[in-house]
Amino acid sequence: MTAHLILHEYTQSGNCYKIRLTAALLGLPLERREYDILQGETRTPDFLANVNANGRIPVLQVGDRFLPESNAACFYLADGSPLVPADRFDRADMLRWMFWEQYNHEPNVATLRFWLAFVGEENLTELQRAMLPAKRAAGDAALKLMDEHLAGRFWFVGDALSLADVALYAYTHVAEEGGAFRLAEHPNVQAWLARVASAPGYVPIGA
Ligand SMILES: N[C@@H](CCC(=O)N[C@@H](CS)C(=O)NCC(=O)O)C(=O)O
Repeated sequence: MTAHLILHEYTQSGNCYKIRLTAALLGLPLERREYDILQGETRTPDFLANVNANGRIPVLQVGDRFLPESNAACFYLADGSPLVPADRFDRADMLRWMFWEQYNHEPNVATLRFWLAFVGEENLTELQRAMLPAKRAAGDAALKLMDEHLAGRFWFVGDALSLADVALYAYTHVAEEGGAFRLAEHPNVQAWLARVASAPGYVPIGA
C-alpha cells in the first residue's frame, strides 16, 4: 500500500477503533487526526465540505480521497490480506456479519454505550430516554445471537480471524460501559473476545 493513510477519528469510538485495529493487525502505519464529537467538531462547515458531508467520523483519507463508513475503510485496508477470506462464500459471509453489525448491533450496543457512558442518562432527550428499553432489548438479542453463533466455533467466518471479527469486536468488548449489557451472560462471546485480543498485532481501544 503506497498512499499516505490518515484516519479522521475520535479515539473512544468503536467505529474508529475497528480501522486502527485492522491497520495494526496488518502492520500498516496510520496518521491520526482527532475530533471531539461531543463538541460537534465533525459538524463544522469545513468538515462537512472537505472530509465527510455526512458529518461523522471515522473517515479514512487515502492520499487526497476520503472514505467514510468504518467497515468500508476496514475493507480498503484489508482487501487481499488474510483478514478477508479467499473463499467466495466466506467472503460474502464476512460482509453479512459486517452489515449485520451496522444494522442490528452497533445502533443498539454502541448507541447505549455512547448515551449512558459518554452523554450521561441525565442529559438524554425525552425521545432518547423512551428508546432505552427497546435498544437494550435489541442489543441483548444481538449479543445472544453472537453467543449462539460462536458455540463450537472460534471465529465468525470459516476458521480464521477476519474483518467480521474485527467489526464485531470493536463495540462488543466495551458493551458493559454505561451498564446496559452484561457480557458474563454470553460466555462464548467472552471466550471469543479473549481470542481476538491475543491476535498478533492487537492494539487496545485507548492506545
Ligand atoms: N455507519 C458509520 C457510523 C459513523 C458514526 O455514527 N460516527 C459517530 C461516532 S461513532 C459520529 O461521528 N458522531 C458524531 C456526530 O454524529 O456528530 C460508520 O460505521 O462509520
